[in-house]
Order: sequence, then structure tokens, then C-alpha cells
Amino acid sequence: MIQLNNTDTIVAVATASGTGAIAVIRLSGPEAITITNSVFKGKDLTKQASHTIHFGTIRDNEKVLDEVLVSLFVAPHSYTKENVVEISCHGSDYIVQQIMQLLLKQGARLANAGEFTKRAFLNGQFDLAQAEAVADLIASDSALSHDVAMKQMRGGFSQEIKRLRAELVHFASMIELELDFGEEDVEFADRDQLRSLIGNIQSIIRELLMSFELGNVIKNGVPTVIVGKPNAGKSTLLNKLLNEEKAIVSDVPGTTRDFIEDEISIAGITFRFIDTAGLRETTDKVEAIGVERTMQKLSQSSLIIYLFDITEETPAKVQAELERLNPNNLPLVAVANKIDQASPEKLAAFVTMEGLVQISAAEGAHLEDLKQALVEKVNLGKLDTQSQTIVTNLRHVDSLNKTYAALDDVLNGLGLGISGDLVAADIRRALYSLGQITGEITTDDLLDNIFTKFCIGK
Ligand SMILES: Nc1nc2c(ncn2[C@@H]2O[C@H](COP(=O)(O)OP(=O)(O)OP(=O)(O)O)[C@@H](O)[C@H]2O)c(=O)[nH]1
Ligand SMILES: [Mg+2]
Repeated sequence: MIQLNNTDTIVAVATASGTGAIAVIRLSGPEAITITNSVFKGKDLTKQASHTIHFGTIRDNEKVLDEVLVSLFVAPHSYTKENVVEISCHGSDYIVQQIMQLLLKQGARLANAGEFTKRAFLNGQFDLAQAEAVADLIASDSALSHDVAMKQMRGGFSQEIKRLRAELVHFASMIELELDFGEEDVEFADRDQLRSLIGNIQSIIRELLMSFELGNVIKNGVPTVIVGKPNAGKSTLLNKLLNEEKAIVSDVPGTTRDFIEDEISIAGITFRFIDTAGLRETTDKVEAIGVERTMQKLSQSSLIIYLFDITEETPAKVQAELERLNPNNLPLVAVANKIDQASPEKLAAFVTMEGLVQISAAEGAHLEDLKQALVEKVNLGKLDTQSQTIVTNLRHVDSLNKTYAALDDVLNGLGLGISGDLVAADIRRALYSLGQITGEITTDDLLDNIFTKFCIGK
């Protein structure tokens, strides 16, 4: 474990900047309480019990800067396991800056991004995967991403990894014990058991890796591209979905030339909608680039909305266009637009088209049907975020892949009957990769990489 330089007392504003009712300034470190006490007029904070709140004023010499509430958390009963103080002051940037400067003058130093959480990890408050989940939790913006981050923070994922690791450690030590006996031909580690354990672990890893695709959707949203011919009403639909005049709408075909995108949450799932340039043959240079980009986006998206003007099409033409645009059968929802202008005969002609959603984007009619169809296509309905472990972190994916490959080497080695020390080395390699997920194995670079992605004050 990395040795902690915990002589510093760090300080940061924990709330977002800008004017608010209240701002919170947070300190952590051995001097957190004494430094605060030196600028606080009220009770003597150094003599108060942990988990108490105290009213008083913050003073720069005799000048009162603000009336505040100070919350005390005495080591080790705090987030970082160090002394922690939270000063709740009035939420003016000016007051916050004045108090910050005062605390810095008294010997605190500005915290780096993620430094509070890094200290919490280094002091054993939680493991690395849990620490990373804190960042995910702060960034979560839908019910599902919140569920998954919360579960990871509470240790669900870590437990699974630690369990696998413990079983492997057992075998590694048995094999290493054999080595101690040198010439005597002893086998403490039952090779068949080892093989079946590795098979088990590999199948669990495969499952975890498969969950990443889903985890990614939950964390980053479902990229959903809206495509169709010019003037179909794509930009109108985007605006209606977002409830905002985000894209330019006009009756001139070829209005949209670049993507316009934004996200909303539907039934707890984040959808990232991308409006694109209408698809047609064109001699306009700029529009042609737009069309090319639409085709690119189409192939990169997880979900496609194909929108057409019902007054201009027949079912056969639409079907042909769908086959041309989506040869690989990506998840697609076909949507007929402008039903407010369609004749009854026209509407009747399309009723048999399977899975077709009919809307009027301009009037905002039947958008609920469209939303429902989108949610069904993503098919997260049966996802159980409470009991299923879902991987959302690219770093974890990388470690799981490395573990898997090392376990393959163990199996190959066993098949070839190679010597125990080589088998043990491959097992150790698998253990190393697994240990990186929860932080049993860490390096300074790894930690820096993770925690600098946090916001300051967390
Ligand atoms: N009657 C009717 N008109 C609509 C509807 N949806 C869109 N329109 C009109 O159709 C025209 C084109 O709409 P846009 O949203 O700009 O179409 P687009 O698909 O983004 O077009 P490009 O950006 O050129 O590819 C505009 O005049 C809209 O007002 C609808 O449901 N009903
Ligand atoms: Mg448009």
C-alpha cells in the first residue's frame, strides 16, 4: 500500500460555483479543526465532540466575513478518516473566496481534484472500484445510471472480484508450497480442481465483460440517430423531444447540415438524440458532406429513428429504403410523420406495416408511442440493476481482459504439463490484473489517472 503523506490539511469548495443559498467549504487533515478554529468565533471547536454542528462567525482579524455553521467530523469517523470540517456559509462567490483565502493563510492548502476521495481510499474507507463509483454517482443523470453507480459504490462489484481473487490466491499458494518441496514429487494443488475453478472464473469474467455494453449505455446514454429524407421533419421531432428550439426548422429541404444533439431521459434511460442532414443525392458541396456524415453516424449509433413524410411515401418505397439504409439490421424504429396532413386512405395503407409508429412532430401528437417504442428497442426492461453486476468502467474492462488472457495461459500451461513455478507465475499475473480493479494492486500513475478525473472538492 502506498504511504500516505497526510501531514497536509487540504481545503476546497465542495459546492458548485455561482450564487446559491449556501456554499460548503470542506477541509480534511490533521489541522482541519485547529485551522478552522483560528478564524471562527463561537465555541472552541477543538473541544467539541465529533458529528456536532456549531453556529458562529468567521472573522478576518475583527472583520466579520459571514455567519456560518461548522460541522465537525473527528478522525477516524469521517469520509477521509482524517479530521474533516465542513463550513456552510452563504453562497456568494465573494464570501467563499474570502473564507478560502483566510483558511489558506492559516496553513491549509488547496485540494487537488479528487483528493478527498483519494485520501478516503488510501485510508481504507473503501476500495478503488468503490471510489470510482463516487465519481459515477456524481455524474449520474438517470435512474438507471444512479442505480448502477450506487450499487458499485456500496461494494457489489468489488465483492464479486474479491471472491474470485481469494479462490485464485488459494491455488497460487498451494502451487508455491509444492515448489518449496523441490525434488520430492508432491502435488498439493489438485490440477483438475484448478482447471474447473479457472473455467468458472472465466465464465464470470465473460458475463461481466458482456455487461459492459449495457453498462456503457446506462452510463453514457443510448446514441439515437434521427435520419430520413430532407424535409421529413427530423429537426422538428428533435425539438419536440427536447422541448427546446434547438435545431433550425424550415420548409427548405436540406436545412440541417451538421449534427445537432442533446439528451433526455425516458423511463430512466438516457437517450442521446442526434439530428442529421437529410439523405439525398445533392450537388451542394456542404450538404454532400453533411449527408456523408449522416451515413457515418448511422453506422455508429445504437438506435436509429427512420423518419419519413407519410404524405410522400408508399409502404413499398419505405421498405426498400430501410433495406438500403440498414443492411446490418441495427435496432431501428420506423416513424411516419405528418399524419395531420395524411388522407384516411394514406393512413390505411400503412396500418399493416409492422412496428411503424405514426406521429405528427409539428403537433407533438403520439410522441408517447414513439418513446415507448424506443424504450422497448433498447430492451433494458428485464435488466435487474439490484442483483446483476454491471461493468461501466473502461479501466475495469481492460483489467478483466488481461485477467482472462492470463487465465488462458494457466490453462494452456496445465495442458502442456509445464512446471509448477510457471503455472504459479501465470496465476500471479491474473491476480495482479484482478487486484488492480479493487486497488489491492496500485501504482501512483494509476491513482493519479483515476482521481484527477474527479471534481475539486470531492
Ligand atoms: N404538417 C406538418 N408539417 C411538419 C411536421 N413536421 C415537420 N413539418 C414541417 O416540415 C418542414 C421541414 O421540417 P424540418 O424539421 O426542418 O425537416 P428536416 O427533416 O429536419 O429537414 P432537413 O433538415 O432539410 O433534412 C417544416 O416546414 C416543418 O414545419 C408535421 O408533423 N406536420
Ligand atoms: Mg433538419
